[in-house]
Amino acid sequence: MSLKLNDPQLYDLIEKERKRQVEVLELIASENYVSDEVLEALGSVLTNKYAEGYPRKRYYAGNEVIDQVEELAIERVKEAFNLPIDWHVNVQPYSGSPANVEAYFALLQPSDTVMAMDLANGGHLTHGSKVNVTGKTYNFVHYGVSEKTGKLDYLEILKMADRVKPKMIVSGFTAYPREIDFKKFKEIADKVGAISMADISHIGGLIAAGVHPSPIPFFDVVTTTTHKTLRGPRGAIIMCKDKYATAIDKAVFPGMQGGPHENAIAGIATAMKEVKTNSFRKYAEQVVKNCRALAHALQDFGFKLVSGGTDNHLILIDLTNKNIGGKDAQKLLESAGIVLNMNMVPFDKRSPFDPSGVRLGTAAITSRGMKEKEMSKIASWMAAVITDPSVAEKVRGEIKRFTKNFPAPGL
Ligand code: DSN
Repeated sequence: MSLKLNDPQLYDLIEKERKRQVEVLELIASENYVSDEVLEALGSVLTNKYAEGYPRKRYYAGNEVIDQVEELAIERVKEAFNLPIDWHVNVQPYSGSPANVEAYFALLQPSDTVMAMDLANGGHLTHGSKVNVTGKTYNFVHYGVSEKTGKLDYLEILKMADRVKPKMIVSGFTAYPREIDFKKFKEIADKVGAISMADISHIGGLIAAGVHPSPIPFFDVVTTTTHKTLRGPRGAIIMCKDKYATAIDKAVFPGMQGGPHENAIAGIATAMKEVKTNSFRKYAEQVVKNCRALAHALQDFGFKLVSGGTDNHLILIDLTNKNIGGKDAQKLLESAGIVLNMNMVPFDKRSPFDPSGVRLGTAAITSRGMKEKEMSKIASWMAAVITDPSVAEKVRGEIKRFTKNFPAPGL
């Protein structure tokens, strides 16, 4: 209660944000609601401690308890992802971007050739975008999706790999709604002698719950954020075969980072305990079921979906036939209490600042207990607002009442 008393200005802002999160339909595919336990760990005294180094090898005194926290997090990641005995875990990356940079720093030399998904086709900035340090440091060559199907074309990826002979192939995606065939990626990497890296940030929770195939144990290195479908705190982990452990650990600290955020690592530990439960497995199954139901309902309202549907937690809508750009759609829907993000679609003719599409996902709304029935309602609200912007305020009121029936974890 001391924030309310001693810094009411900040307290009020946090309360306003809490209210916003309660009253809207949170459809940003990378967001979720953490549990009370994760919030408690994040706000704990662990934030006070510096712990450069690794458990039992710290540079500062006073880390006896911190060591146990970090070891607990590592053990629980191993269990959550069912890691083989010869796999290693680093829980210190501050978030997904540093984790990816650290993996490259550990395993590549500047100017090495790397293959990864193009940003406009659903990759990430750290998959070698020209404006990102990764694109400036390494020679990224990008694959995309097939223009005809909107899906990955593994034959084309193989042909590209044969041509460019990459040192590493990254299979990682932020806006790809379809199942990833990690086995095929690995076959391609093996054919050309490349290191295989998977960035499973978006689908980490689905993989841990067994509702999406896993790149473990056959990939070399796997990165993931911990806050999307995994429903943990902002943070990331790197999992790798033992032979890369020393290089990965050195790249994280002292290569790229200083003191790890042990409160976030504690949040990861408790989130991983949740991930191992039956109820999390059911949650992940429902995320996918909801996403399919939402996709079908949107298609019934004439929305065009990239790749024609979804296999995971996200949907990419190409709004071209609705005569509205992604930027205006994002703004309009937000005014109605429907929160999602504008997004490039493959082969987009518009700019990243006002692309043709929007991306949405079901991870957060499923955490509130919504099911297939609610997905139809959401699609009908979206269609109503896009068709007639004048109904946005009325819809906002309806959504405010509707969300009262679905308490959000941690709020
Ligand atoms: N910003 C994340 C997302 O929304 O997918 C990726 O870093």
